[in-house]
Amino acid sequence: MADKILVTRSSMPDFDQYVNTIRPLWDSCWLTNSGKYHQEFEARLKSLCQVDNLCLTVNGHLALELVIEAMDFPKGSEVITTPFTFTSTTNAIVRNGLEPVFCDIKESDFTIDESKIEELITDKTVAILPVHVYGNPCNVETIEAIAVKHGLAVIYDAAHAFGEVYKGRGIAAYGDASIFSFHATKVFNSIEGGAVCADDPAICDKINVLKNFGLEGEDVIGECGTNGKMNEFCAAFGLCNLGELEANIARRKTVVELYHTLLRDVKEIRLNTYCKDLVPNYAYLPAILDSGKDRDDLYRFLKDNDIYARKYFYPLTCDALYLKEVKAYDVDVARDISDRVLTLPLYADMTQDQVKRVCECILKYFN
Ligand code: T4K
Repeated sequence: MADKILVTRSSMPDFDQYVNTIRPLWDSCWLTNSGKYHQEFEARLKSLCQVDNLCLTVNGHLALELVIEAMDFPKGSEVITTPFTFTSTTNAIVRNGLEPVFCDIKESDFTIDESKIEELITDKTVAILPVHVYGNPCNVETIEAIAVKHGLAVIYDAAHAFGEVYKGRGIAAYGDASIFSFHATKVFNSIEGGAVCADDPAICDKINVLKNFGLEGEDVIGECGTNGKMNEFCAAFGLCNLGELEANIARRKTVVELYHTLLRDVKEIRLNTYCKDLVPNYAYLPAILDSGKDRDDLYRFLKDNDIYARKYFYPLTCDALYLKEVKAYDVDVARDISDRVLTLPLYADMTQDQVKRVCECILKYFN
């Protein structure tokens, strides 16, 4: 039996480098609460992302929850967002006491359809929360123009877009704030981890208070905060992995290019492609099946051959059971793509033989 091929596989730093990095922690016994590695990691990320304000969090989800909280929108306000995303995006809105208003996506790149945003704006709208899904950048210029015209905040869920440069600027330069995820399954990981980049330094200051129980110094409990701090083992893992980032992205690119070559004659699927102004990170490789093809059947066929593709992103987040009461939105394109998408295995260490095995299986299925 051949080995299982999973949808992804964590990029690991050099073992000895990591062990040497964490060894001093046995002397200092300083394990968390803004330690030495936390500070170093934050500084390195700030310069890599070309931003002035960045704060680390325990994971990408908390980064999103906290940046929304820090913006202090009135409870019950509406946030225009996409349903074609991981459930974290919508959960973060709802857990802040806000109402998600779902906008459809574009068939071309699966990001929010900016031409449909304005018709969803009401007196209660306070923000637009799009996702650079799979690392495909949203139409940041049009979204900014809409936000300025209507006085709305823009928060990007850039969980998939770490390391990308769009139109010559780091991806986090767009919008009022962006969040990244450094989860084990991402292009770059610190085991678990996340970060907020914000234009306004006060937002990062507030998140730093919120992520530490709301404490403002030893004697003042200022906010009703949570515990969203990254520990030193994760920060050290991230620091070691940062050294591998460029090489890992280059290896992912090779994998993606091989997929495109081997599957070019399969007319029944369309692989994701990147827009020309982007330096991509090759985070995911979604394949969209032709209408009329049964995505779940291909999913099962691959699984029977020990290939674990995933239905990122199905179901749509607007179909979450906890949103039963939310009104029905026109998200026909998102629904159609969600029913036809299969995200293929992709990771930096993926061998040519593994890519060939996945492609041969897909070719066999369609022949
Ligand atoms: N916004 C967006 C748009 C997101 O996609 C996400 C997370 C977030 C926000 C929130 O960020 P975080 O709070 O997670 O930092 C995974 C990830 O858990 C999640 O981070 C990610 N998006 C989502 C798209 O995918 P699952 O439930 O599919 O993961 P799981 O455990 O099935 O793992 C998938 C594959 O990854 C495994 O088959 C093997 C590999 N893997 C997994 C783990 C846990 C590894 O190689 N190493 C590992 O440690 O959610």
